[in-house]
Amino acid sequence: MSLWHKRSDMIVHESDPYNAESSPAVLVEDFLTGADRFYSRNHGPIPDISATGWRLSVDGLVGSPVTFTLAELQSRFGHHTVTATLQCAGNRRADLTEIREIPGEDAWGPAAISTAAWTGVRLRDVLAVADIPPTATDVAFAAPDVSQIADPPQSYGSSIPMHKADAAEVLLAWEMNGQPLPRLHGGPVRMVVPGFIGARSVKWINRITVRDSPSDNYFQAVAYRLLPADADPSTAGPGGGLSLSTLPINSAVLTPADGATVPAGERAVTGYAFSGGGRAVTRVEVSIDGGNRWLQADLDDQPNPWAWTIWRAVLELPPGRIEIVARAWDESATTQPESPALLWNPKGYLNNAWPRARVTAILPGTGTGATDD
Ligand SMILES: Nc1nc2c(c(=O)[nH]1)N[C@H]1C(S)=C(S)[C@@H](COP(=O)(O)O)O[C@H]1N2
Ligand SMILES: [Mo]
Repeated sequence: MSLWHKRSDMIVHESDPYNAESSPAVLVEDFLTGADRFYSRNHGPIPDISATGWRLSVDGLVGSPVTFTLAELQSRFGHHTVTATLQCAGNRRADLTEIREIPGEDAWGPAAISTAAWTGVRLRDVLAVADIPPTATDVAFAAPDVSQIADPPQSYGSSIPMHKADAAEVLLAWEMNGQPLPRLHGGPVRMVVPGFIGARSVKWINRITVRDSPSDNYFQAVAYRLLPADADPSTAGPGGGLSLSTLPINSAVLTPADGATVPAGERAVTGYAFSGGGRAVTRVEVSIDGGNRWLQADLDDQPNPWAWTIWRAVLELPPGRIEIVARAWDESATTQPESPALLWNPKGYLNNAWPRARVTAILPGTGTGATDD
């Protein structure tokens, strides 16, 4: 165990603020991701808020502004558990930085994504008591962590459209996998907005503001927007590019690891696949010939479409250097693009190009995969 009770084999991109993902092989061990390996993405110092000291205010375009303690939240509204995957918009950025550098952003591998069972109350139930007028279009979330990354420095915030705020899967959660929500992951209470980029699942939430426009917080209006490839992010102002919300279909090959040397012959290959918007994963295919021929992978049970599926295939690996590629499909019959070069954007968001694991398969006893003899 190391920082924040995480496993010592976490890949730590930054320790202050803590930004880390698990090693790929560890991520795929379990369907639910344990708190000791769940990725964490932070933009400022981690607040320390007691369960009894926590308050939530609901204000803005509401008929009756209201403030809750945790005990009030828990006693006034029905409790719900949603198993949902959180994925950072920067997941798999490393494949984009290989194409062209992305200054100021961490080169996340494929594990800036994790799945938990979240327990809390529905946002829509909380909003209902505050009396929302028909003119409301967006619901903004604010937190106390002040980020120096923001320009100007400000506390973290974001917003979601009203139709999403009204959806049954969106929670104010105080439990993760049956345990009190760890401080690092937003305890005492965080938003969980399934199917949207992780940035909208605001941790340590202390204020909900009903609005008739999206939040003007830096992390909604400036960051987490998809800029055109040739845009300069240092001069892009509020409202530039596309606001990110629903995640596209994505997948990763987690074992064998990229760069691994493995025995030639029959080899188990595993990974995850996930799509946003509540679209179930319908198919995952793997190829070792650059996508000419595809083998259908087996999908583990996906209990609901807000959670990922773990997929498995057995490949016959000939000796030599092999590139294992995968592509997932979702229920809108959409699949992943082949090349990250087509997706490159100045902040490195939403890479969902085919994942690739480059492995060397060796014949037992030879210590080499060379086939050029
Ligand atoms: N208050 C606050 N909420 C936040 C963040 C943050 O820095 N501060 N990071 C966001 C981002 S970008 C992601 S991907 C998720 C990460 O949640 P986790 O650390 O529990 O994995 O939290 C989101 N909520
Ligand atoms: Mo994120």
